[in-house]
Amino acid sequence: MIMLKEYDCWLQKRKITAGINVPDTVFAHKGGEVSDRAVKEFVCGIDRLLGFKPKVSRKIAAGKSGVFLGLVSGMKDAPECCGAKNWDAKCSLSENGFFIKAAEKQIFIAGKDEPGLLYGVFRFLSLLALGLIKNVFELCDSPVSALRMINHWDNFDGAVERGYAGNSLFYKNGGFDFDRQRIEDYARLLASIGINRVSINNVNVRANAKLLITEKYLKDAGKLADIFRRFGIRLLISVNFGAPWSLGKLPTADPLDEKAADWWKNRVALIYKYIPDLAGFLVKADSEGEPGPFQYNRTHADGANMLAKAVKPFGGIIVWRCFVYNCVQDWRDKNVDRARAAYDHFIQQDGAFDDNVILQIKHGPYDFQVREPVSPLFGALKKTRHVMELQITQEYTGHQIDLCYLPWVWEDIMRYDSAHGEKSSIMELTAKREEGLCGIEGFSAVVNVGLDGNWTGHTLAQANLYGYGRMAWNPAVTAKEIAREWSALSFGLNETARKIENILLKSYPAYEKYNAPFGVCFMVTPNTHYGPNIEGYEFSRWGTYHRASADAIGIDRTPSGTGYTSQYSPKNAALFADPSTCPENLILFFHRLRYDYKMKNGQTLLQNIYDTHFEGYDDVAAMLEDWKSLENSLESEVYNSVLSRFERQLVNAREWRDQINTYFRRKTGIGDNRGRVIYD
Ligand code: GCV
Repeated sequence: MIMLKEYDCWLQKRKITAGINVPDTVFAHKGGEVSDRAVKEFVCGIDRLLGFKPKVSRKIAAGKSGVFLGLVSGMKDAPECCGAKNWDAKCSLSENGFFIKAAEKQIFIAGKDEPGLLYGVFRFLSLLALGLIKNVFELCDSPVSALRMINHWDNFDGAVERGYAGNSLFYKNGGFDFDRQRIEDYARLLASIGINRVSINNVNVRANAKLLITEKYLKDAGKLADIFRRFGIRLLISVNFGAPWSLGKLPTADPLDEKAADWWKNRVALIYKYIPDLAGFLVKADSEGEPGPFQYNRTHADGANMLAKAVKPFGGIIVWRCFVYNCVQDWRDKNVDRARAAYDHFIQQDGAFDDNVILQIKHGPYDFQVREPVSPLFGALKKTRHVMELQITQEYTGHQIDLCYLPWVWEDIMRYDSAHGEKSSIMELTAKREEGLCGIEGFSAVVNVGLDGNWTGHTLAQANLYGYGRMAWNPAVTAKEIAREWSALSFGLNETARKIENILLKSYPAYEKYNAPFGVCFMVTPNTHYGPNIEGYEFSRWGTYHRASADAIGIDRTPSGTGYTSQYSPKNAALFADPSTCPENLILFFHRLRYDYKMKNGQTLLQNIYDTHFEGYDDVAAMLEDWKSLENSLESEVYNSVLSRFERQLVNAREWRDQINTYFRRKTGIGDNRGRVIYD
């Protein structure tokens, strides 16, 4: 029987047989608080995996057997024998990088900096648990992306916008209210997967949350920062662009108004008194009702740069979101295409932003749909720093009721080639930062955690958080590798973990099949975003239409339609504009097609819609059976909680299957050519 302490996620206490002799003494100079945490984690980690606590010696005893933990620059005291001293040069480690070296009686873990040491320790422990460290072992690793951010959409009342795992870890009843131990455990989990930035409040900064940047609340924010800091994590605060007006009672928040700019400078100075290492601000401006520079006929560069100047003396950054679109659209108007918005607004401003502004761009042009093309801004922006925004919380992907293993689709995103010159896939653009070119500096993701005992509601949704950290560190890591690692770290090196890995890998394709077909998007229930409502967004203001008629469906986004395809590099514009070369999983995103359009498998579009929806449901039924086969291998609490979610998922998949199939049959009058049941 496999015991899983869900709270511990992938850092389980589970005895393993080590493939290496771990000496019983750790040698480490007294360091800063992050280094000291690394030493502590090493000792606890060995205890949870091997059942003994190595003793810590602050005096490095050369020539001895032992575990040597420190900074690369400090390894000069370590024994000569393993050549550890030359490793910095050999690995060319970058910020937060580390090396691990194991030789017979010695283990070295050295960080380029203190967080690097902590990451090295966590990686060593994972590799040990995975049975991948043998007696002679070497690994140099540096994060490909510099910024590995988590965004919380937590509100002061304790609710989490688009949260499916309980209330906020940080707030309750209109202000801060947190359990220090819980926050420490959270920070530890995040550090163990390489996260180095956390924004602590919702980007919709409303009601009392506007007061977060006042003395009343900054004290508590500072306490939160103190906990995260020990794990190498710096905080960001989401701010309301209208604050000079709404909080400061100035007549305007115009970014070019000196008084408004001064108001921010003073406010920033106050904030940094409480959080001296604040990473900066996250800003949602001119978006879904949030105030922004457009209100004053100013550009987004004007707005972002004004804030950037205020935080610059403190080493701060402004993370400025590109989720800017017209959310009061008239569905009758076919000239406005929401998908165009981010590119249209921001490409003209490329190069106009200060050097401490970082644009945060959602991975697709819409809004975290199950399948969207990658935003045309990636690869096209040449002179502006930027990161990609992903969503770990399952807003459109099943609310952590349905299993939907997201690294599956992130892998596609990372491998997408923007075709803007050489080395232009997302993962290559991320690596370009290293070469001093303007690439993607990292990732940001809306997190899926809350106060639930297992953090993520669905226990298997922990894999999405783990996977985000691993991919943000290195976008080249595959979904399969992550699924294997996470399953084994959580459930042990055994057959059950392999089965769980396979269930994870089936889950995204299944979800995609029973959801909106072929990239058409937004057939989901308005507001809640769970379950089908095929025309729910069809006549609304949000700009998300599929325009299904009796003959055809989808939006023509080619040059003969909205022209969205032309936002891509010439190569990709041509690829997407031609239905015969457009990837079929996105064909309805880019094209309006007749239902009798022949797909590559020789079947019509309509028949493909039916087939995928029948298959999607069957796949969920199969996953449920796979899960049931684990009943005797898993302790009942975990088994039953996941079982009940699979049962609910099956109900949801059935609803999607039948509503979609019935809708299209009613529209077309054509049934399934295999005679399966489609309700009238
Ligand atoms: C925080 C979508 C979500 C909103 C979210 C918004 C955003 O529209 O439904 O809940 O608001 O994205 O990313 O800002």
